[in-house]
Amino acid sequence: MPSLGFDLHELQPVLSKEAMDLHYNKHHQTYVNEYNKAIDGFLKAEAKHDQNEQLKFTDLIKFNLGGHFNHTFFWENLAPQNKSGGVLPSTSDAFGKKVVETFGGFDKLITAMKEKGVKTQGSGWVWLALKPENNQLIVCNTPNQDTICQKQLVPLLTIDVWEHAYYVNYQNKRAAFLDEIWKVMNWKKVEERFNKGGK
Ligand code: MN3
Repeated sequence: MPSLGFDLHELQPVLSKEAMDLHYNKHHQTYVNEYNKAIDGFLKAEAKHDQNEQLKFTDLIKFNLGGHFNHTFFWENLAPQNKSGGVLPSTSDAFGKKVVETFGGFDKLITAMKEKGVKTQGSGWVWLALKPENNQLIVCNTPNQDTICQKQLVPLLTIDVWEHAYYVNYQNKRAAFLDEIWKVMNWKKVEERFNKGGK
């Protein structure tokens, strides 16, 4: 498990300590545990040269490793409000300029991500990503625990829109969660990812 850059209570009132405890210590930990079990099963089958048996684990590996990757990436782009969470980057720097050029401003980017998140059917993730071939920013989503890397895109920012990400604090109101999450957005990290070419 990755360590968080903040304590579980520090994202309050956007996300309560109880919500973060369940999400990090139960949900995220389960992806890690299930990945470890699946990779162990896969390697044992490989050692026996049993490809039929190996194939039973590939979906589990993809799902649970995706869950681990996505959550790790998500925690990194969150920060408490008293530790610069929610502070928008300057529009005179490269990332800010790109956001203005692409979306018309941070407010429009936030609206686009909220809409994409609300429209995501079932469980999934909404992303701000970089398209490496033309250096363009795009907003998109992925279902379940698919990662954006599978679309050949470089992730910059993600938001978990699985029900478990918001139900404790927002019940069925995903749109309300997608209004509030920006108050704890670690834009410094997002900008840093952009400046590194998304790596
Ligand atoms: Mn989650």
